[in-house]
Amino acid sequence: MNVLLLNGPNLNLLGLREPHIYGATTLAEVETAAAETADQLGLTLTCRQSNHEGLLVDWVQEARETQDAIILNAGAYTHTSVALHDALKAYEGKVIELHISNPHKREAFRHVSYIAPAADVVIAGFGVAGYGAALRAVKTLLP
Ligand code: CA2
Repeated sequence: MNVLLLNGPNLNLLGLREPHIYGATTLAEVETAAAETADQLGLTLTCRQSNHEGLLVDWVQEARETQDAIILNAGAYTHTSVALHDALKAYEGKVIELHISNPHKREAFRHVSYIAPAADVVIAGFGVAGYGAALRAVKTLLP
């Protein structure tokens, strides 16, 4: 089973800024830990990060041919991107929406998600442990 882990804008700064919100673990460390968990679960993981909405849309489209599930932390695009919403709606595999923080405990503009209506599972507020939880969710959901 192939799984695509997509991280959106500013998540390349993980561990480098705002550790009180997002923790002290870097994106590279998150991806390494996720790859180890995926190995243990028998999943093949591909990790990508971009600050560019269109590139994230391209990767979701490409995943239609190659990936059984997408784990997506769309960052701030969660709250703005009809384009990502549409791309995910056209994707037939499983979709896990992931947030390190719990957007519902934060500013009102974070309370709306354009990703959630296209997601099978939503994980939020579990810190970077949410990445491992998302992989376990994929393992549970896939036949
Ligand atoms: O909690 C999450 O994972 C978010 O998706 C993170 C986004 C935010 O816009 C969403 O509302 C919730 C922001 C990602 C910014 O990442 C940073 C990491 C370290 C330092 C600064 C930004």
